[in-house]
Amino acid sequence: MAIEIVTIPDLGGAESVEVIELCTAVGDAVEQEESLVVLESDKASMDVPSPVDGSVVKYLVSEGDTVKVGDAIAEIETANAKTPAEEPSSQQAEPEVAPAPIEEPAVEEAPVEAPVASQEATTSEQIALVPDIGSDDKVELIEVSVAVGDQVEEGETLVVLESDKATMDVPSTLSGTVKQIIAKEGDKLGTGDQVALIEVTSGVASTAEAEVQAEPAPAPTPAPAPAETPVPPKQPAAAPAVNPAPVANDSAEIYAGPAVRMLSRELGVDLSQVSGTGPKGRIQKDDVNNFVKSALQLGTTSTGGAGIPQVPTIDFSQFGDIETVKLSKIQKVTADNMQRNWLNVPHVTQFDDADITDLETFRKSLKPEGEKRGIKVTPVAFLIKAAAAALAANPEFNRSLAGDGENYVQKHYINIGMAVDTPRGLVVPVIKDAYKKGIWEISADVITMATLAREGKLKPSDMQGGCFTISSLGAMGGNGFTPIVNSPEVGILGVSKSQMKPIWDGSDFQPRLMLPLGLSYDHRVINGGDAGRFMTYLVKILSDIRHMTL
Ligand code: CAO
Repeated sequence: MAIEIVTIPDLGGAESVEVIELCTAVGDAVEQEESLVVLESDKASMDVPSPVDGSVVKYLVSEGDTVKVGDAIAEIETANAKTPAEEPSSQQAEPEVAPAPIEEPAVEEAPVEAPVASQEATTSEQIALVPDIGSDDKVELIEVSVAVGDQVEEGETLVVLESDKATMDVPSTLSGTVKQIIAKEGDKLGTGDQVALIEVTSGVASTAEAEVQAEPAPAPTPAPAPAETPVPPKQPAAAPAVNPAPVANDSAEIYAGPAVRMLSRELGVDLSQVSGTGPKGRIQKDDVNNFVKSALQLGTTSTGGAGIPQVPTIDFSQFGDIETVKLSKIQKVTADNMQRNWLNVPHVTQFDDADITDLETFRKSLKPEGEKRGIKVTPVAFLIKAAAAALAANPEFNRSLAGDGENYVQKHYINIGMAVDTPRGLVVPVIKDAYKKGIWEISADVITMATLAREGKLKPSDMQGGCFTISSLGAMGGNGFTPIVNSPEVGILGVSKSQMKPIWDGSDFQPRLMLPLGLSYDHRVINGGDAGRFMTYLVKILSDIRHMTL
């Protein structure tokens, strides 16, 4: 074990700078080149990387401290003690990777058009150039902070450059209008490269001044350093973002160090959405992490998650009398389930009509016996029986996606859920082993389950284990609807009201009782061909119930 003392490296001319961020905590493991602190002068910010792999024993500076070259900032414990030959002569270790020095940005402008001599206000277009960035290397332009047409003041940031060690705001040394942005995000720029064309308006010029300005364009000369850069956010430092709702924090005002920018890129976070809690509102790593955490939490709630804009809350009392009524537990669960299923399941709904003329004749013929048994047989019992048979013949509909997303579960039992409309809300009791049951038994189950449901007496086990759901609005009416899949089931049948319709039999129109069906399915598990076969089979057995016995 050895202790390495990390010191402030060459600051490229800046005499003293402020420590604005401690990037890790005492005890944290750090890798070589990982940022330990972020420093900031009035012109640029830079990370000071760790020169070695190790763990932080102690920070020797705090945020807000002013430091200069050679000041000790942290003690790092390294795993391997250095040999005397490797040991630096002083305790102060030079960073193995020297960070880019903080340079005083000096934007140069190359006049491209001499102003016209005039007694009136004169304009000239000048090109803002990248100042000396203290290196021959090109660095990436990561933000364009102005738009064409913007009025910029001297000192206002035009673009932000980023090397792997530091970010640097390139300020305008001119006040004027941005006519053209020459460089774009992602460009690699070096000292002297062109950034933007700025139209500068000068006041009423004297004849002498105008004559001087009309001279051929002079060689670019370094402009005076801007008064104040980088521009701190106009937003005051705020509490950690708890909601990804946009905050007033435009790209021109993003105030974050390279380590934070790198983290945000890794996590896909738009920094303009993040409120900074650091000094001067600077965005810190924790702000980015908290933003991601809150976004994930919101993504699991019933409204507004997954980046979906929230429905605005309206005060309806402004339009007339209202009352606010508490949702029942069933209504809340239903709302959550419906939204979950609607958002998660790629739905497709297929429609068809089944000719149930013969089925209805048969069902009505059962009435006398039903009265003796005390069982009323409605079309729903036949639909449950037919759906169970269709599941047996088309096992794709008796699957669920496994939680790992790599497998599906094929069920070898057939339980059919039945949506029941109750005063407390919608519930879905399950008719177990429907495929093995006859119409009398299914009809008895339908009556029992519907009664228990309406009385609020269903047990949880009565509502579990469904493979496929039937939602019948046949007693109410309607031509068709698109039911929402009751996930993790992959199919649901919506049944509307049967109607007599003229059906062409090849030589004549016949009056037939037609039952409208809508089959919604999870297109991740069921493809259109599967659904077509399922629906065709279902229509066939409902049209001729003798097929149910085969
Ligand atoms: N077409 C025409 N008439 C139909 C029909 C259809 N598709 N389905 C049922 N009927 C008739 C029956 O023949 C019966 O009439 P008679 O009394 O004259 O014989 C009457 O409607 C019975 O209706 P019912 O609703 O009392 O009984 P059911 O067995 O048809 O349905 C149940 C039971 C529990 C499914 C139903 O009561 C129910 O709650 N449906 C609502 C389901 C629902 O809310 N779905 C939406 C979920 S998504 O929001």
